[in-house]
Amino acid sequence: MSDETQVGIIGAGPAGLMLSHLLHRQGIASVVLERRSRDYVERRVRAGVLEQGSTDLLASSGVGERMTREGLVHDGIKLRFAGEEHRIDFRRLTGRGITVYGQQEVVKDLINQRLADGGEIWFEVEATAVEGIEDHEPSIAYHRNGEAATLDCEFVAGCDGSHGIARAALGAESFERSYPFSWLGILAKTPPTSDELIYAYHERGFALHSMRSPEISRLYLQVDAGDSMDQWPEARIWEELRLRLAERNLEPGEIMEDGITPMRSLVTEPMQRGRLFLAGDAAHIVPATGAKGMNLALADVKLLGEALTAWYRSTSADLLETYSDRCLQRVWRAEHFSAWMTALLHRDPAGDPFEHKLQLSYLRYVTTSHAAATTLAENYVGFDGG
Ligand code: RFL
Ligand code: PHB
Repeated sequence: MSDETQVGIIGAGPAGLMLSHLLHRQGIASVVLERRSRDYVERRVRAGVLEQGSTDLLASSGVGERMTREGLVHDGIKLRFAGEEHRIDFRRLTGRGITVYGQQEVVKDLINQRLADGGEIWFEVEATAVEGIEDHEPSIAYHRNGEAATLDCEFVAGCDGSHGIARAALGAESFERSYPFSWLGILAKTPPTSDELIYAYHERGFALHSMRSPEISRLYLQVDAGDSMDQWPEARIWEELRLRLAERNLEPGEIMEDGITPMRSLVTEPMQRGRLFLAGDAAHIVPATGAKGMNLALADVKLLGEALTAWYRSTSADLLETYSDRCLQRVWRAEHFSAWMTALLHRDPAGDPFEHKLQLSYLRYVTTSHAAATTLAENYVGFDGG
């Protein structure tokens, strides 16, 4: 194992892996440190929706072959509430669609490509500190099999997600919001009952029907913030899904994965200090309702990859200096959209009847007004600032 590299990357999620891949294509060396095992990282079930910008990045950088073959292209979503169903036609409203392709598939494709290219991904290595970021000699302290060691770098990319160490090492201000509910998600062996995602607002709470393939569904339920899986036996999950989604044809199938995720919004500003740059969930978290997290992570590292390439080619620091500002424009738009979608579709646990009526009115507006539907559609498919 080397003890120095050009770019030290903490975290082998979509952000860290894609950055390492993009740098390699420009002849820039990197090492990725990942505290979990390869198996764990490849099995971790998370996001599923890719915006056009993300699919373009995967394809143009040579890791989109399986996504192009297996990804499901969707031209819209369905909204269900008060016994009604309405379709938001993204293609007609914006000219663009989305691709449903699991985050763990993106991660597998990137790991395979990095390893085939001789890339260094150190699994089961935990970064413990980032030092020297202000004096141009950054390093990452890490633990491997209980032994402490240091990796000297020219730059450090903190791609270590929402529970990593890089955000604290950067020490910037965070803007944050929590929500009084969580999402219970399952991956199940049952055919999707719809060819498009169904977002449902119901008096008992939000539900989402997504998918991974013609045989596998990905389903979510709004649950109370403090709920644990013990309170949700399988029979209760299926009953609640059928009721909230108004989907009698949804057949219970083997649950391959389950878990409860809190809803949270957070932005760290700025996303850089000295030689340390944050990307993805390390810098910002969105509630999953807008399907933005993985897309923001990929958009950040596209910019960071370009900025580092410009620095190594011509020692121009212009793109590095403006990295955070350029990312944050997209990030705050996605933060607003995600908070807005969350407020639109989740049942207020306090059960305020006035709020319920307002939500129904807004849902009717979004599904009947061309302007309002376009607002939803252009944000969902990814608004790049025009
Ligand atoms: P990740 O994927 O969390 O990767 C960070 C990696 O860093 C490692 N790590 C460390 N390694 C070494 N040393 C340390 N000290 C370390 N600390 C942490 C971790 O083990 C991990 O491997 O962050 P990244 O790359 O920024 O990617 C972000 C996305 O994972 C996230 O935004 C999305 O999953 C969010 N999200 C969704 N995003 C979408 O774009 N579309 C969706 O449809 C969508 N749905 C979702 C989601 C997230 C969900 N959950 C479970 C949080 C649905 C759910 C339920
Ligand atoms: C998913 O397929 O996992 C998914 C889809 C849409 C979301 C969140 C998650 O808003």
